[in-house]
Amino acid sequence: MPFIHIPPSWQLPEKLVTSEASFLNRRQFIKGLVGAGIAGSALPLVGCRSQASESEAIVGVKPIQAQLNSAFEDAGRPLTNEVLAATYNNFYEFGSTKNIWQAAQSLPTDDWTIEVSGLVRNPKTYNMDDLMGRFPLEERIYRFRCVEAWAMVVPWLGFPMRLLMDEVEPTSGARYVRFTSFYDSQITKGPSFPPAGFLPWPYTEGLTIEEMANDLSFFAVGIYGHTLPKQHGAPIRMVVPWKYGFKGAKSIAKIEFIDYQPATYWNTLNANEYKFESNVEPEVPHPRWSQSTEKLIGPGSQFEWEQVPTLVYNGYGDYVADLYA
Ligand SMILES: Nc1nc2c(c(=O)[nH]1)N[C@H]1C(S)=C(S)[C@@H](COP(=O)(O)O)O[C@H]1N2
Ligand SMILES: [Mo]
Repeated sequence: MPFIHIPPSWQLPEKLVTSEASFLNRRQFIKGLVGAGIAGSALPLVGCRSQASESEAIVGVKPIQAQLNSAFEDAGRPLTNEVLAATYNNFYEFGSTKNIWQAAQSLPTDDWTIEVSGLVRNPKTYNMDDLMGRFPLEERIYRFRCVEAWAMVVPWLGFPMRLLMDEVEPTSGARYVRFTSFYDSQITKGPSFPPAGFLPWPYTEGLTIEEMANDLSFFAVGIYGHTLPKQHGAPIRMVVPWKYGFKGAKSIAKIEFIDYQPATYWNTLNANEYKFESNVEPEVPHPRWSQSTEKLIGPGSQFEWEQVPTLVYNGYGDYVADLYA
């Protein structure tokens, strides 16, 4: 029983100003529930926080040997503290607070498989040993920018998405790719509000074929020198650093090559706030907050941070601007 202590808890601020989820508990939504006759059980969001030590929050990981890619050895900003990155997460399958690292430990990652299917010449189902042995693993230090206007800098370990594409060979009809995260309603219970039936599970994300083939697009199987802790999206997640963080689906179970733009989780919930493309664009405000600056979390806690300007394409324009010309 690793987590038997009872952490101190208190109520979260009524509404975090820049929360992706906060529109979910607005009056409008509650009115909808009243209509459906189930509002009586709706409670305000209550969260608990606990102090995490390194040994508590970063568990079940194994070291990974990988070459640092010299093109991505300097993000121009300090690396985020590892424990901080592992204890300030978004993973709605386990709740809508930043403090889900503990709940995420129930994600079952043994015997993981990833099905790659759709418009490809060589459909395949991989297990993690397959994947990690098949492609040379490298380390890349990327800036990371959540649409909620906080940012980090993290060292990912993994391989370019392009290598997987080369193997499965998308056909000429493949124009988009849908990525589907692990979902099991008994395990990934989601936030306590709104009820699971109101959320478009499983979590899905999408890219165009050209975006997936871009040099930056990466499958991460590790972070900070070891495999991914569950809260970061073990055992494999997407990393697309010129887009807002929600585009990087965690704990990928299925990858499908398709000929239409797929519906995605946040875009389905609120298309006005979360566009399919969602590149980092400082000049384009989120309907509920500005995107012109961001808070760089750390060094020591989420309450110590530096306000820095947001960079166009999160500073990766040299790699991706051509995609949108
Ligand atoms: N399956 C899944 N993937 C997800 C999310 C999620 O809730 N579920 N949250 C996204 C959001 S909003 C962000 S900012 C990043 C957070 O990644 P991190 O917790 O590893 O920093 O994961 C993204 N991928
Ligand atoms: Mo996010």
